[in-house]
Amino acid sequence: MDLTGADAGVFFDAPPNPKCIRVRVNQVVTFTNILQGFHYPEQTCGPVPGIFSLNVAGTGSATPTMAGDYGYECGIHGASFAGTIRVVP
Ligand SMILES: [Cu+2]
Repeated sequence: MDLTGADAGVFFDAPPNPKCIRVRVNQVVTFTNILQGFHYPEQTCGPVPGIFSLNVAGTGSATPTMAGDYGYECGIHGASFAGTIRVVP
């Protein structure tokens, strides 16, 4: 889903909704936990490591600083929460 020029929000579910998004460099992607329990997105791949950070609610955000494809999944529950962020210049 093209979220360039929009609020880039993902509902963190199994799977995330939307599962694959497109955003621009330096656009902040926020993750909202819609399930019970503690879930947070953890980066699995991408051109720059460490773009994800936790927020106080235990979900998180991502700020990609370089174009490319970034994968993530739930740091606790793994691949059932997997999704992709495609970052364009
Ligand atoms: Cu989880």
